[in-house]
Amino acid sequence: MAQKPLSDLERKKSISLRKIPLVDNVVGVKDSFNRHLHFTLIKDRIVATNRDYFTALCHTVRDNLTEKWIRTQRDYYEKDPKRVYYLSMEYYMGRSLGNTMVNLGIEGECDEALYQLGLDIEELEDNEVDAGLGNGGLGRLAACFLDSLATQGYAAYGYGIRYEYGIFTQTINDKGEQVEIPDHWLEHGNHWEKERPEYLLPVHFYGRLESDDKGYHYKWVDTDTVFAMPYDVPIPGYMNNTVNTMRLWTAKAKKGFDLNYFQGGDYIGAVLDRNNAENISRVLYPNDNFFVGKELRLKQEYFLVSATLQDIVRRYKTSQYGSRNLVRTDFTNFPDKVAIQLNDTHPSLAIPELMRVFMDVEDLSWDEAWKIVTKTFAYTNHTVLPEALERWSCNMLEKILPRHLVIIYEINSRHLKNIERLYPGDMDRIRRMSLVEEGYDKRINMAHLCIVACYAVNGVAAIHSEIIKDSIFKDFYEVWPKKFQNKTNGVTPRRWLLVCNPILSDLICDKLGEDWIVDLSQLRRLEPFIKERRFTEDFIKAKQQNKDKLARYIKSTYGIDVNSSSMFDCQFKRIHEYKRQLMNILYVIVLYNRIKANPNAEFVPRTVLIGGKAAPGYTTAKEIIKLINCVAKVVNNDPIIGDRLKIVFVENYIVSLAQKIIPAADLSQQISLAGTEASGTGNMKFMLNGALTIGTLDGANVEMCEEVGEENMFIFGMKVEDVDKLGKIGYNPRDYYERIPEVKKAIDQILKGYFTPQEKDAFDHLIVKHLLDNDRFYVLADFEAYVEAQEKASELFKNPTIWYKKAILNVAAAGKFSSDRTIRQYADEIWNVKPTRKIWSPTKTIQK
Ligand code: D6G
Repeated sequence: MAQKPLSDLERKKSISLRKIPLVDNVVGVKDSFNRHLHFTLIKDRIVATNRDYFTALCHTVRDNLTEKWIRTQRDYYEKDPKRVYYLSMEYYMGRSLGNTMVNLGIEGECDEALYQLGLDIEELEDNEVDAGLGNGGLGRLAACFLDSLATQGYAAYGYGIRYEYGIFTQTINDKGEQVEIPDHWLEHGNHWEKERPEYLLPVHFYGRLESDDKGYHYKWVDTDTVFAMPYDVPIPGYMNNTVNTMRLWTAKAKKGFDLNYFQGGDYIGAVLDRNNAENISRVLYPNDNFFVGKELRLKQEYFLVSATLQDIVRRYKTSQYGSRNLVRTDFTNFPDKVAIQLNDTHPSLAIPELMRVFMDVEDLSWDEAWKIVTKTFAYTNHTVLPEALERWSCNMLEKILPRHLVIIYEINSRHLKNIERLYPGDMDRIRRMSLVEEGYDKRINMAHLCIVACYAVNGVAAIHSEIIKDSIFKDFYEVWPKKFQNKTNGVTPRRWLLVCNPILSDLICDKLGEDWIVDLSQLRRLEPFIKERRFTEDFIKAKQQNKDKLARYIKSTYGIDVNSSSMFDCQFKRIHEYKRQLMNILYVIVLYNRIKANPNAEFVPRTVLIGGKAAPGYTTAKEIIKLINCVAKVVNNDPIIGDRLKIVFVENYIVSLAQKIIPAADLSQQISLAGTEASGTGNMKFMLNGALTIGTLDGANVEMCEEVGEENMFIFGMKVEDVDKLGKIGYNPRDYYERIPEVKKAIDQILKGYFTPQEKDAFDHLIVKHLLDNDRFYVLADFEAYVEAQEKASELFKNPTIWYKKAILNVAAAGKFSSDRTIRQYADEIWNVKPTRKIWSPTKTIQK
């Protein structure tokens, strides 16, 4: 049969993707590695350093990925599905090499190839600097979501900012205090990103408005313009030939120079001024759960939103639905092609920005624009802490984004008319529900803006989603009950089990096969194996190997000997009063005093590992770090204590360090005050790696407890209702201090300088102001219950077989906490999208 001639497009495709050297076998990997060492790095084996080898390996792995990336993006253009856009000011990606090799299924080949070349892959991987473009849970969630979106074949994009400086590096000085060092993570280049200077987009600030006098259309003129340049980062799905894009924007000064400068003769000034514009993407704000209303941060948020929406509208216009008649694009189908998820209110200026684009650029009416906008955006709330809620000053908005403020006022006026219609005369409700908070410094409540404009609002764990309906958003829930949803957070099982814990992963694969990697609910099938002695023994061995490895790391990094048969008791998260690291360290002092008082009594040995960064301006959190370090110094050097109790503050907790610590944990501390931690995701990672949790009924701990059963956790403390009650009755922490002798003793020691002989008043502010006078997060009220739960944990640890059986049950019950499940729920219940690409299955072949 005669062959059909190829179309132009088909010919182009077959030329561009033909004869690409394969990097999926040992020989191919070696070839590519040597080629990159030679041609990309211009080095040979005589002069090459470990970093050069690392770089050559990254390029080799990238070669494998490139074709899949191009094909995936082409597939999206051809199939033109509804696309998901995840907008986030943070992506806490960590390292990419290990994860990429695993997701591409070439880890074994790379390992073998490098071994044959006389190199150790693990050693090379340690050259990778973490991409720390996030603070904590919110940013890491965004990273897990991208992995799950690609793994499940959704046509999705992550949009964010390419900060030149990510989250600071934390060091600890001789006094035990945190010192911040800027994180210049791009110093040696970023091998995963591809800059796209050809896609530069303008972003406007300041200026003034010219009205067309007819209605709602304005011209925004005399603005300062900054350019947004995209860097594309590949996001490979697990073994499904799918590579999605994370697009990060960098600020670039206007092309060319303002000639006025030169007329004034200030040539140097003109060149230096460019830096100012480029400062927008210079640095990540290092605050977690805390709003800092600074001008630069506002500019960052708008910069992300403006560039991203231009990109989204451009892509929509190329789709078949964005059909154009001569002058206008038809945007009616926009919500059928575009879903935009706002990760907290940080990108919420996207709402007035899309209104502005539709009206002032695309010439739609207010009603037309509003109809589309309100079917496009969905908002995720991440916290109820008042200090974390974004409330931008109207004065600042008026100066920097005058058009947006006018739009927000208009949204508000229409919204309040609606509320007035629903609740005539209820002025208090109208005031409460306004987007504008009146006062000396008038502000816009960005969460209110989101709830009014978004078609879905979700919390991040069941309890949190209930709390927002009952408290901060109650009025809004009464008007729009159907908007409110829950999407319990999750973590990607690729990075947080398969990659970080190969020993346990192998053990699970032996029993269950490989399905669990993309269907974590399969872990339930581990339950019957607790009856198998051999399996329990192997599980214990795996945990022990992970603990030994961490012990070696602690010895080599901090010079501290830890007893790796002791209980590894871990609390790793940002340092924040509501997370109650203070409760943990008070208990450590109690334990210390108990051993000292009774040195010959039986004692279950513990290594208490604590880590996390404090925001540089958060004095109280920094004092907590110092207290932990000062207590550690005394306890660790007390010969009576020996190796029964050790405290290690593990400095600079970052994603790659989490991957070392979590597999080695026995006990996971999740002890926030009930009602304060929206979900937590660290809790899930520890559970998935076989730690038992000591925790309050807060955030996702509640659902972990439902999944695994209360008998397999150490649940303690007040519930949300109890906290409310105690708040109403009136809580006096000094009553607890006076009543509980061990608490009194520990606090008195701190105040008398027992742990800081050189600086006796070091903790007066922390202990008096933030514990005895105003214990905002009820540390002392929960303390006795905490001690009791800790004692149960110690008691159980005396019997490792029972302890580790419970640990296995925790792994088996962790299936719900896969971000694959979370993403499926967002896709089905909020975005209304179906996968475009296939999911991997160990038994089926994958569509290319
Ligand atoms: C990524 C992959 C590349 C693609 C580019 C632009 O860099 O193959 O051409 O994205 O994609 P769009 O912005 O046109 O979707």
